[in-house]
Amino acid sequence: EEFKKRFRRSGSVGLPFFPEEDLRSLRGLQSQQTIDETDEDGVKTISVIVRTINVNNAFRRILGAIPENAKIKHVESRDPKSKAKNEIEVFLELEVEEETIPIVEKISNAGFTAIELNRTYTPKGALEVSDPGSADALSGSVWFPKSIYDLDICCRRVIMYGAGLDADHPGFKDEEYRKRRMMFADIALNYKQGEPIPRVQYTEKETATWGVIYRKLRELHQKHACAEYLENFELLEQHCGYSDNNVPQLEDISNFLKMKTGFRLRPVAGYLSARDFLAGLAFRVFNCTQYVRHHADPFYTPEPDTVHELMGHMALFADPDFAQFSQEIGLASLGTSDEDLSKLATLYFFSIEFGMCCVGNDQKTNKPKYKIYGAGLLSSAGELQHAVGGKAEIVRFDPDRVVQQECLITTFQASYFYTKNFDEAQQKLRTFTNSMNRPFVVRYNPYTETVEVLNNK
Ligand code: HBI
Ligand code: NLE
Ligand code: FE
Repeated sequence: EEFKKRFRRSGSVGLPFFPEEDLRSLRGLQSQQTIDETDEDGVKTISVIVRTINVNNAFRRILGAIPENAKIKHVESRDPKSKAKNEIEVFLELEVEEETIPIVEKISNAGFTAIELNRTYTPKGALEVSDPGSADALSGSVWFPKSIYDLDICCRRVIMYGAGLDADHPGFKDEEYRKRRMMFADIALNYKQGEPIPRVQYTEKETATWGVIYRKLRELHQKHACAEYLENFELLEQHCGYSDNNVPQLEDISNFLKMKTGFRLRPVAGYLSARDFLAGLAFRVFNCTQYVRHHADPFYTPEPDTVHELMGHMALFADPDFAQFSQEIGLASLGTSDEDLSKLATLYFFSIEFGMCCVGNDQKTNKPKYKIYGAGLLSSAGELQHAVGGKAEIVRFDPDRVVQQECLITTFQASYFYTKNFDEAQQKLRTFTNSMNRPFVVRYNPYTETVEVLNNK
């Protein structure tokens, strides 16, 4: 609750190892949009539930009780909780301009039960912004982004992940590195959907770190990465400036992916909650870190960094089926219960981040042979070698089993999970997302880049 309140007022975020004063000095935090109900010009959207006994044109009488200067944006009759009572229930979204009209009172005064659910405020000329702290009007679930522009809200909520990490982080004591990270945080927190992603002039040190990792990983990939990954990686080398002496620019990759699969990137300041991270995928947006890991530990970092994103994730986003599949996961996550979300995130983690395929047995030793598609392994030479080194536990990807597994974010995983191939992993996750139940349906509209919510409560 406290976090929500602070976020609303100042856009305060937690970042690993940044002191509070540094955070506040970021321009982005001061210019954070707040939902200020006292502004004069703008539109308020109010959602209300109205109930009454179902006699004599009750529906029509409810509509008649709505003040004239309120515009009806959405109206829906619903099954009441108790059928025995012979009630009807109407769900309304009303838009009110300028002055505050006591809508709920007016409807109540006309003799109905009226309950306000949610209220959003759109300043004049601004894109609609919903309050991320409140319940969602249409779905009755937690708030989630409806428009690609809503990602400007949820994708700034960077979280710290795991007490103790801060002091352990190899960059913790490196003043220069911390300063650099502030610069990257500044870009990400000021970024608005639709803008080009600022290009970064990487330092010699950063480029050298990238190079060391690039050469090592490319060697390991030839032997251990799955075919889909290797094919698409070549495209990144051809079109996006991938090489061992250049850190590719997010803007170039984003433009390439946009053409290839409709995916695009937005810069993010650090680790996002699973909910916020998966929500981006619903809009074919991948939240992508832009900073390079600290040079002290090139082959493993607990935090996602640009090496993880670019060497681990990007290649598969160039594959149309994978892009489609990722968006489905994103859509399934929107407004879902905490319990289902946590399962979905775990399945995502042990497939997209750490998944492997079993491609048959070795002719000589008759041991199973694995190929990797998980981004967290493809970006970490240390963990990749551990995973294929023969000592790691590798078990079959069975969703009921996988959801029991703990996701470790600061150490190597205790177990890895394999499917027959990449397709089978997608199928298994689909079976899971189809089994999730939400009291509403979401549909993506690619023309308006919005999610439509169909309530079937
Ligand atoms: N946040 N910035 C960022 N990058 C990720 O790859 C990422 C994340 N948050 C969660 C996450 N990945 C997943 O592993 C799942 O928890 C969904
Ligand atoms: N451990 C990974 C790496 O070193 O590249 C990053 C994981 C991010 C979830
Ligand atoms: Fe990742």
